[in-house]
Amino acid sequence: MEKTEILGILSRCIVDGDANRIKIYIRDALRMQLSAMTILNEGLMPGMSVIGRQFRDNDVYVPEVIMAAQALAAAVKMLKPFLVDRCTGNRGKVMLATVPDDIHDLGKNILGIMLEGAGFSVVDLGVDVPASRIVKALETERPDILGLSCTLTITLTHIKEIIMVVRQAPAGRQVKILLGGLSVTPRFAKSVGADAYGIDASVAVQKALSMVSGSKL
Ligand code: B12
Repeated sequence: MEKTEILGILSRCIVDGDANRIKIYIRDALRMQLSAMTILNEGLMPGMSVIGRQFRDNDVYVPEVIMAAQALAAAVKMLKPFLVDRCTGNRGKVMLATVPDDIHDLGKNILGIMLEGAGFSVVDLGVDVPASRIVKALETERPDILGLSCTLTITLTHIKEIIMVVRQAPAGRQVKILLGGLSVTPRFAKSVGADAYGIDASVAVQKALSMVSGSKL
């Protein structure tokens, strides 16, 4: 089978929400020596874009999107050991959270896996996380970086509030803030005083590495 063919099939499995079939083809793709990043970026993500467009146009509804999300999660679980680079050791601690009123977490979860692969320890607070819980967790966990994920446009306002509350808390003054998710733009990240923005998980890992090494972002 050709590389483009298997990537197309993987994309189709996402659109069909077929978590069983996708496992078979992920295994095949890995056997064909395709890298986990190629599988993710050129097979799985295009499938999510298709389902996203269909969802926007009301051609599919929430149940189909949930099935696509489950297929993506199953595929990412299998790719996890291959999404790590060779480095080990502790680069620092990252705390991740999806903002209040937002339950999208697939992107955040992929980022968490890739950060662990790059040598960070990751504390994931989950989805729909209020500022108060973030501040409490900052006190106990003392991470180097706080990564906030925001997918919905209407929940962007929460980021502003969270950053304000975090910066007022003693445990939050020094933490570096990294923003990402579909609705966040570089301009927005700058306007709310975030330290960095990551358009995707690979870029975000590079930004996180720069943050802990103190180099220019
Ligand atoms: C899957 C999905 C769902 C699933 C979520 C399942 C889950 N566990 O996450 C379900 C069905 C639950 C869902 C629900 C809803 N959804 Co939805 N959903 C999607 C869909 C199809 C894909 C999102 C996704 O997971 N993409 C794949 C991941 C891997 O990509 P990603 O999230 O962008 O993450 C990457 C980067 O953004 C970045 N990143 C992500 N997080 C972070 C964090 C940091 C710190 C950094 C640095 C980087 C980073 O790295 C990731 C990997 O590279 C999108 C369509 C689309 N085009 O994206 C709509 C979409 C996001 N949903 C949308 C909407 C409107 C909804 C609902 C309101 C629908 C409804 N009427 O109920 C609800 C909202 C529920 C809620 N309160 O949150 C809209 C949002 C519109 C907007 N701009 O606000 C979209 C765009 C669909 C559309 N075209 O209309 N959804």
